[in-house]
Amino acid sequence: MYGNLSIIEPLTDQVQEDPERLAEFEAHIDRGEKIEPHDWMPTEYRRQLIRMIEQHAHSEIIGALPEGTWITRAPGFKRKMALMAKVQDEVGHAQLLYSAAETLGKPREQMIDDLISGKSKYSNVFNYPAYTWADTAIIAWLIDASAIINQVTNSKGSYAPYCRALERICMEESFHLKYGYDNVVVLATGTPTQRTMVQEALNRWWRPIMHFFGPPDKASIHTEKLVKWKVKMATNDEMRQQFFNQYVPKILELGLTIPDSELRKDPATGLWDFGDPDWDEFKRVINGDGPCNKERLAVRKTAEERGTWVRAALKTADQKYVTPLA
Ligand code: BYC
Repeated sequence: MYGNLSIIEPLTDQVQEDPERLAEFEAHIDRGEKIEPHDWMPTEYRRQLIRMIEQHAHSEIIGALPEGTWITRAPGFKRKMALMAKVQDEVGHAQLLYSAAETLGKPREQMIDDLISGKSKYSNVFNYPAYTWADTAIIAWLIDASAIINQVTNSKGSYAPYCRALERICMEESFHLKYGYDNVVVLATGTPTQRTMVQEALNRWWRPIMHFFGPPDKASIHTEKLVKWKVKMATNDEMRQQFFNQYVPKILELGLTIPDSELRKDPATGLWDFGDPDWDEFKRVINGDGPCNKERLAVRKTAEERGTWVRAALKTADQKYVTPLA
């Protein structure tokens, strides 16, 4: 069913494709047409998609943790309800994305194993702690904003199941963004203590948010290929620039300070210059050495272990009660 797929092959392997088929595939993509799971695709396209969609799914399920720890401590019943709904949405996004990745042939169990063993990556930002309620507000506003920029752009891409998942996810994310903005506004226009709290949270998250869009284009190993095949519809730097354009004015409007003295827009090019966000820290964090990497994976591992009996029960129920379609 999955044609030329061999998911165990490392990504660096070169697979010799039939040049005619490859040209036909690329012409299809150049015309802006979508690829469905049953269509022929180059092995490298399939492997890149599995890598990216799987990492995205892991980011959603791990991303539920920093905010999730605040459900019991949310200030007031309404905020608790809203945060609970948001965290539940994030887990739902993971479900959609794991399903999209499964259409490419990698079983969900293997994806979860690769997450827990540290083989698969997930977004750098979720390896940082949410110290205060203000951290959750900044996550919901600015990390969801960053995610929307990435996902709205890539939802116009070439692989149809990923695009469909992204469209649905973006609708929910735009609600999260409004919820996050509302929380930030309350703090930024509140007491001096609240203003300090939200400023400190912004200071903590700014660098990780810069990293969220990925390394600079000149250091990105996958961008060229992914842009060519319309998996990524913009480069890492282009998306980071879009974030500056949209969100720097909104942050300043609230009287908050951006913790980068070098950030400024070049009037000639319209591009933002920014200080070095410490790319060494980015590398350390995505390779397992961030402040919370171990804790996040340990929580996920425990959840998997505790859920074993549920999955076993569901499997038995499936075999017992579901009659295969004729
Ligand atoms: N974090 O060649 P590059 C959410 C890795 S969750 C970690 O530029 P690419 C939310 C990259 O994987 C939404 N790793 O890669 C949830 C590669 O390593 P490998 C999260 C990163 O793929 C809960 C290496 O660095 N969004 O919104 O062309 C609550 C070289 O990079 C990161 C997504 O997952 C990073 N930030 O571009 C609230 C979007 N950046 O695989 C909110 C989907 C790079 O060779 N992903 N790396 O070992 C993408 O759009 C792209 O994969 C990226 C990177 C733009 C992130």
